[in-house]
This record gives sequence, structure tokens and C-alpha cells, in this order.
Amino acid sequence: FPLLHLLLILLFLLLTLHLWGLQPVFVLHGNDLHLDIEKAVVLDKKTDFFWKFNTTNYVGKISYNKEAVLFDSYEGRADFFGHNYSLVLKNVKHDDSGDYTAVVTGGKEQRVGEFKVKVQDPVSAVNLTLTSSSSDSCNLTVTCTIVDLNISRTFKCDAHNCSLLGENLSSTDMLSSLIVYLQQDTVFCNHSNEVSWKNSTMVLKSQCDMKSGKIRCHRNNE
Ligand SMILES: *[C@@H]1O[C@H](CO)[C@@H](O)[C@H](O)[C@H]1NC(C)=O
Ligand SMILES: *[C@@H]1O[C@H](CO)[C@@H](O)[C@H](O)[C@H]1NC(C)=O
Ligand SMILES: *[C@@H]1O[C@H](CO)[C@@H](O)[C@H](O)[C@H]1NC(C)=O
Ligand SMILES: *[C@@H]1O[C@H](CO)[C@@H](O)[C@H](O)[C@H]1NC(C)=O
Ligand SMILES: *[C@@H]1O[C@H](CO)[C@@H](O)[C@H](O)[C@H]1NC(C)=O
Ligand SMILES: *[C@@H]1O[C@H](CO)[C@@H](O)[C@H](O)[C@H]1NC(C)=O
Ligand SMILES: *[C@@H]1O[C@H](CO)[C@@H](O)[C@H](O)[C@H]1NC(C)=O
Ligand SMILES: *[C@@H]1O[C@H](CO)[C@@H](O)[C@H](O)[C@H]1NC(C)=O
Ligand SMILES: CC(=O)N[C@H]1CO[C@H](CO)[C@@H](O)[C@@H]1O
Repeated sequence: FPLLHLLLILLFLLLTLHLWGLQPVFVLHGNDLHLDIEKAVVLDKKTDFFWKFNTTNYVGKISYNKEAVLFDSYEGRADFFGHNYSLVLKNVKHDDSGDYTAVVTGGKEQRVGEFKVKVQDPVSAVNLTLTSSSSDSCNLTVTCTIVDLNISRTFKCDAHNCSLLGENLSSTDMLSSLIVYLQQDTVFCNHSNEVSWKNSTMVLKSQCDMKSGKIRCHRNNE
């Protein structure tokens, strides 16, 4: 059934296009969420403006008289401005993650802003530790650890400098990403998500003697 396939592909494209239409917004848990409309809106007697949350919840409305009204569950925890339709949701919680749409209703509904909001916690701390230094070659291995994940990198040192063996390694899961990289003589491990980051650093001062292969590594781990 090639026609059916074609229809399915079309449906898929429409769905993904619709998802792309939602602008992603990331906000740190406990911070304020600012949402502004993307198109000019002029209300008349027959039209009202609403901020909607997900498909069935309404945050507030503005009517022709420009008065902004918040509905019960948002009263006291949001600011809503009748003159420019902006919404500020204060002290956001994880429950506030979801789709926010600004709509003008009259004879039909018109969307004037669409956001996919994700509330995130700050990332957890990282530890960077020296996990091995081979005495027979000038290689150092460091491991960067977060609660449930670790990545290791090996550095090759000569009498003056150390360099990363291979690419900067990074690891990303649904929630955050972890990257280890070398900048001058400092190894950085950076744990980040869209709203926060934490790092741990270690200074590698190679005093690798090419004859004996001895390495001295100064750690400066905060
Ligand atoms: C809307 O008005 C409020 C209050 O005057 C202001 O804080 C906010 O920045 C305005 N939003 C835009 C998009 O101008
Ligand atoms: C809102 O929708 C998102 C998915 O888009 C869902 O993950 C979330 O649980 C919903 N929140 C509420 C309070 O219904
Ligand atoms: C040190 O690094 C070199 C690559 O430059 C590699 O061939 C060697 O196996 C490494 N040695 C150790 C002990 O990891
Ligand atoms: C980091 O190191 C400190 C002190 O050694 C330890 O208390 C903490 O649990 C470590 N954190 C992680 C994510 O490994
Ligand atoms: C890194 O994680 C592995 C399991 O994935 C574990 O066996 C190993 O002990 C961890 N290393 C450190 C230094 O935490
Ligand atoms: C060590 O690094 C410095 C600066 O990056 C560079 O000027 C120097 O040539 C390097 N030395 C060696 C032996 O590679
Ligand atoms: C690793 O990342 C650092 C800092 O972002 C950059 O300066 C360096 O060029 C990168 N090295 C490689 C091999 O990607
Ligand atoms: C850590 O990563 C975040 C997100 O990519 C970036 O904004 C920040 O500058 C990085 N910090 C360091 C020290 O690499
Ligand atoms: C804990 C730690 O090492 N923090 C460092 C993160 O990186 C910045 C430089 O980008 C250092 O100033 C911090 O000390």
C-alpha cells in the first residue's frame, strides 16, 4: 500500500513540524518563567486572549478591556500583564513543565505563541581524580565522576606538556552531559544541563623524565 505509506510519512512530517513549532524553554527549578507572545495581538469585543497549559488547563485570560485575570491555580504565583500579554510564572516547580500556548479566541482559535517548557534542577557536583599513572610510560589517566556515571581520559605527557590521547570525551544522557577536556595544563571536567553547570579541575604539571619515565602530577582539586 504505497499510498498508505505516503500518508503515514506526511502525517509524521506534520507531527514533527508541529513539534518544531514549539520553542523550547529551559528554566531552573525555583526561578521565574517569562513568556512573551510572538505575534502582535489586537483584541476586539468578540475576541479574548488566553495562556493555556498543556491541552486542558488555562492559566489566565485577557479580554477587550485589557484586564488580565489569572485562574485559581495560578493566582498569587504569576504576574500577567494586560498591556503586552506577557506571563511571568514565579518559583517554578517540576509540575510546571509542559506546553504553554498563547491563543486568541473568537470565531476560531489562533495561536500567537507556543513554548515547550522544561524545569530542570541544577546539576550535581563532579569529582575529578587521578586514577592511574603508569610509571613505565608518561601516561596519566583521570576519571571524572558524577553520582551515577564516570568517564576516564588518558593524557600523554612529555617533559613539558601533557596532551589528551584522542578526542575530548563527552557523555550525554537525557538529563545532563559530562565532558572532559584539557586547556593548557588544566584538565576540566564539566557537568552541565541547559540551566546550570559545575566543574572540577586538575592541573597537570608534567615533569616526566623521558629517561626514567617518572611523572609528577600536581593535583589542584577543588
Ligand atoms: C510586559 O510588561 C511587563 C510589566 O510592565 C514587563 O515587565 C515585561 O518586560 C513586558 N514584556 C515585554 C515582552 O515587553
Ligand atoms: C503537561 O504535558 C507534558 C507533556 O507535554 C507532561 O509531561 C506533563 O506531565 C503535563 N503536566 C501536567 C500537569 O499535566
Ligand atoms: C601510553 O600511551 C601510548 C600512546 O601514546 C600507548 O601506546 C600506551 O599503551 C600507553 N601506555 C599505558 C601504560 O597506558
Ligand atoms: C566527591 O568527593 C567527595 C569527597 O571525596 C565525596 O564526599 C563525594 O561523594 C564525591 N562525589 C561524587 C559525585 O563522587
Ligand atoms: C566507573 O563506573 C564503573 C561502572 O560503570 C565502575 O565499575 C567503576 O568503579 C567507576 N569508577 C570510578 C572511579 O568511580
Ligand atoms: C609545550 O607547550 C607549549 C605551549 O603550548 C609549546 O610552546 C611548547 O613547544 C611545548 N613543548 C613541547 C616539548 O612540546
Ligand atoms: C577539547 O576542548 C577544548 C576546550 O573546549 C579545546 O580547546 C580543544 O581544542 C579540544 N580538543 C579536541 C581534540 O577536540
Ligand atoms: C561548562 O559547560 C557549559 C555548558 O556547555 C558552559 O556554558 C560553560 O562555560 C562550561 N564551563 C567550563 C568551565 O567549561
Ligand atoms: C570547582 C572548580 O574547579 N571550579 C572551576 C570551574 O572553572 C572555572 C574556570 O572556568 C574556575 O574558575 C573554577 O574554579
